[in-house]
Amino acid sequence: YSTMSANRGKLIVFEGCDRSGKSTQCAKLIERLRKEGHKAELLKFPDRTTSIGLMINNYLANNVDQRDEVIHLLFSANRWEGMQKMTNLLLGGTHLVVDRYAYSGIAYSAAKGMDLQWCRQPDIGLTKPDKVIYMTLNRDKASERADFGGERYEKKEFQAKVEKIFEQLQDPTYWQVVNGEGTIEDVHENVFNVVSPVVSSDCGPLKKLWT
Ligand code: 2DT
Ligand code: MG
Repeated sequence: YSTMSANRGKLIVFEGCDRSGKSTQCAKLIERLRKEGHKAELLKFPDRTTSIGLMINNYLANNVDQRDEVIHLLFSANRWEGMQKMTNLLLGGTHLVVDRYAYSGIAYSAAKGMDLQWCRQPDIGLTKPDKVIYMTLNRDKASERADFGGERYEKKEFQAKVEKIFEQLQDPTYWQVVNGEGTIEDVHENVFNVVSPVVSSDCGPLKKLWT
């Protein structure tokens, strides 16, 4: 695979609080990349289709409780179990658009009061995104959007804490903030203006997070 790294796909991650428009924009971006002739796949974390993902789903749906440490490690394990597939796709030239990643893992756990450095440890070594699109949205507007309040964590006060941690995690060397307010089309144009130069540039070999 190493000889293909010059033409490798790029890892584009969307992050942000609940109902900030991430999933809608991920879908729009995939559609746009494909229309422009790129190979592109959409991934989402948590991936609720695996057996670990099923445990996470039961926790989020409030069907079961877990110690904070346990659910944190399950979220991380859920990313690690996707790593081989992600690496293969990237090295094969497919761009990946990923709805949430390790930053959500840290932000939601640390917002409960867990130690941020402890929370970061299990995700050290995951493939590093080429770009993180951090979507912001006024919290009152977010909670007015459909379905808010259905799952664990979907509470205004908790989301405010999550947002604070996301702000601490922002790394201007590869993060770009995109305002989620405005029409889907307008936000998409802003997203695409950020992503377009990334997919057409040589980002070098795949890197690892926080190493
Ligand atoms: P979705 O609504 O996007 O399915 O997310 N979460 C997510 C964590 O607490 N840790 C993680 O590592 C990840 C990826 C964010 C479901 C909820 O799970 C939270 C919202
Ligand atoms: Mg959700």
